[in-house]
Amino acid sequence: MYTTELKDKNQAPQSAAVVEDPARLEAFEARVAADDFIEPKDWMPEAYRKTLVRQISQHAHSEIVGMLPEGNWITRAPNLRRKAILLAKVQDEGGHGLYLYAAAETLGTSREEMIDALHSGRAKYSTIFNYPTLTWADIGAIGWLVDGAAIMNQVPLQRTSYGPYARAMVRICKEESFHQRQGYEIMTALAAGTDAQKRMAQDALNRWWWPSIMMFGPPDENSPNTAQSIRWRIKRETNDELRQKFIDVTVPQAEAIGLTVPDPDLTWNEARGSYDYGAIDWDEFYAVVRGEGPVAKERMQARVKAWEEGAWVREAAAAHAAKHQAREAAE
Ligand code: BYC
Repeated sequence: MYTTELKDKNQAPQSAAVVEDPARLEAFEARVAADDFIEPKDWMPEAYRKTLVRQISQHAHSEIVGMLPEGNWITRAPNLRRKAILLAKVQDEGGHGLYLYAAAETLGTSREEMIDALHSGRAKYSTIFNYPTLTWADIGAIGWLVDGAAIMNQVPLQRTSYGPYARAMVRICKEESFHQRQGYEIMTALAAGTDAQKRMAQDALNRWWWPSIMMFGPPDENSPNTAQSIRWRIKRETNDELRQKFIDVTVPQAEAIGLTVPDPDLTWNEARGSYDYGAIDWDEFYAVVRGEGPVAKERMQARVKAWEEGAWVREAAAAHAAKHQAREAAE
């Protein structure tokens, strides 16, 4: 039920579909339909659990890998204020990853299993983080567009049906809205600056626009998971609905600071009360999902290196915790 045509060839084959007890399934579906939160110890169908582990772990990986493109600019931020803000933002993303790994762990999968799936290329993370950050304006564009797209996607997830995921999202959304504003503020300053700064801001918008609107995932007719996830209230809105909302709020923001969205087909549709937009290059999207993004290899090498070099920290933390436990037990 939850296989997709995008399944990686390295991925383990899906186990045979589990036959669920119809009475339990019915009771579960009634709870979801009544907008009850499902909690870790509650009974849930195996397919629901798997879908959640897939989505939450991919989400966690995206937060952690997402630290890399911005982390590259911490040492090159143009002044102390910008550096302090960027440091705090990148640290927030690490925190988001941790809340999400913890939420996924409540479904019976270990942090080690999830990290191993990421490092061995079996797990996905957001396509957006496979593009390079070439100039300081890219840091503005990421905050404005990437965090902006993330908020659009994540606000409905605060009401997702699985309690620990929903609660993690409440906190994450608060921080993401600060991230979006700091990115837009960088773009506003650059767009009002010298000609060279304005060109830099426009160039960043040109490169990040299309990848940002791809973040919402494939169009609804090619989204194998959406229908079931909407039924289980894991997803509250479809990929295309969220993409449209993002475009509708972001285009006026670009106009307000004198930048041009790089889509010649963008037109306001009075009847729909929304923007019509040009064709998205889905071949590019699927290539990036397959791991062929411009800096995909560098991203995973950096992640694995950070994990290996951080082994001593994890070991020291575990030894410290064990010592504390032993002392408490003795007392
Ligand atoms: N990239 O049936 P669909 C952040 C995959 S980070 C890669 O529509 P679904 C931030 C999809 O996984 C925020 N893969 O799937 C951090 C599926 O493959 P599998 C990241 C993608 O799950 C640092 C297949 O395509 N946000 O904010 O119903 C700095 C078919 O898709 C992508 C989240 O992770 C993609 N863009 O819907 C700054 C939000 N899109 O798994 C910022 C949580 C699709 O079947 N996730 N695929 O092999 C979601 O809301 C949903 O999982 C998605 C996809 C909307 C992304």
